[in-house]
Amino acid sequence: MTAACRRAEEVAPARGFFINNEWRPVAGGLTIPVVAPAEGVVFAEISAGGAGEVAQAVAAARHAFERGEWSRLSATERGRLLSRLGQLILDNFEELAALEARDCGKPMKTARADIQAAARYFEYYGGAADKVHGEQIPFMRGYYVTGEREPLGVTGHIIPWNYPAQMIGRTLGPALAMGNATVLKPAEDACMTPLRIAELAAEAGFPPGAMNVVPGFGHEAGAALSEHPGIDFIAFTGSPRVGVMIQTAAARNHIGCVLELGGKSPQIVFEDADLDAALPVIVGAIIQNAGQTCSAGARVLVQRTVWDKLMPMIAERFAGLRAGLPTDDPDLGPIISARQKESVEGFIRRAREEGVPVIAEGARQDSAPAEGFYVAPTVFGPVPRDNSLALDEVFGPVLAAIPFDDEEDAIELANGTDYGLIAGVWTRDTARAFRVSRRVRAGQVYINAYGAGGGIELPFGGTRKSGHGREKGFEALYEFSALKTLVIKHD
Ligand code: TXE
Repeated sequence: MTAACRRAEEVAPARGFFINNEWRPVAGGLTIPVVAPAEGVVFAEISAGGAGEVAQAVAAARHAFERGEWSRLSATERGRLLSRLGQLILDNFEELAALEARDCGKPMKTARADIQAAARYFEYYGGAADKVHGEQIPFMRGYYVTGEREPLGVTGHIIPWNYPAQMIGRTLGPALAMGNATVLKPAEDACMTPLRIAELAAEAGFPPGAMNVVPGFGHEAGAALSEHPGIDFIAFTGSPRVGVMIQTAAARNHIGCVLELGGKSPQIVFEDADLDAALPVIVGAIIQNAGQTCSAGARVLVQRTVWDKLMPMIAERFAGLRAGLPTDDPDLGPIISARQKESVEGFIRRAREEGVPVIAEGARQDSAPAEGFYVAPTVFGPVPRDNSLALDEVFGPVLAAIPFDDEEDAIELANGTDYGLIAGVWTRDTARAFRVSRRVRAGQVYINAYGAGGGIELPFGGTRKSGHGREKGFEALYEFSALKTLVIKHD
């Protein structure tokens, strides 16, 4: 699909792999074209890494870890370097935001928010690095016992294309804070900002080998990293299909993994909800990043008694949405690639063929070039509960609206998919809000709000097909470290 894309006048050449704080040249000249999804043009190339480059990166990380330049640096010093990287990201703010916007097709305001978040991750984990305390454990007389957290070693990280800048902060921030040396395989569809941020890490003073980045295809560089016997842990964000492969590879290497695999998250609207407050949040949670968000509010579950009131409100909002080029700051941009656009449109086409009613179809595309990968945001409803739209992740701006009768029915419906990432509950009844939030299967539940993944401080992760383990917040520091029990006999 990239073959069909026109080349921009200037195409930034591939720079290779970022290993040991330097660019290593492109082995055999293998490159991947980088397409700007809003324009449908190739604007850069990246190197396509394979097993050889991954092996070099793992060796560099291992060396850095064993030598202790990073792992045995004082936690305060590590924290200082992470904070310095956060500051350097802010110092290069507009450049990074423009790069993220072009690479992902995001509206500039979204790209700016993402770069802010990337900086904030490094700042947060920089500040947290020296605040992970051990504990003293009461034991038999004559013994002094402590539990302390130590790094795992070399950690592998595979991230997707939907939030590359945020994702590097989210996954590498806590791993580095705990003293691990890291190898990152960003997504072939969008990895320009992670490569630039690795360069900034070197500028901040990170020792060689602490942060290595190997771009490449998933089935090559990604598979090589996840299967490499030299890694001690792997963190993956992406599809459930690949998540299974990662977990299998981790099992073969007898190491742990954290998986974040997306969702089909519900927003549950009860009849006593403040509909005016809920409306922009419901719409925002599915059009954010053109629906390409793991925690997108992809299902709106509406109590039957307010269905006729809320649905026209949502339809009106959708009709007024604007899609377009990042620089026009539209409500939403394109889908990341021709392949993903086809996948999203496939969901829309099948639902129409199956006779699922369309409530609204939106987005004027005034400034959207025909070559861009734009999809009309669509609301379907009432969606039958066994329809694919009610059960499967679309990963596009497609909202499935489903009516429910009462509280019990709402909970059953909310828990009726294989996923369990986040949920929103809209009601003025505090007791009901608590009852429902306790029974909804999700890693995060919002009451009269919806965070689409929430802030950096909030532990985040799912269950079953949404993955397992927790990222973000302090919790991630535990994920990327191991507890060592130290037993001292003193008399
Ligand atoms: O994901 P992949 P894709 C979901 C979403 C989307 C679907 C497909 O539903 O429509 O997945 O997207 C690397 N070994 N999410 O195909 O393939 C790949 O290079 C090791 C949800 O883009 O899982 C990239 O770096 N790695 C999600 C990363 O995995 C492999 C975000 C994700 O790509 C690999 C993205 C392999 N064999 C998609 N194959 C979320 N949770 O936010 C691929 N990769």
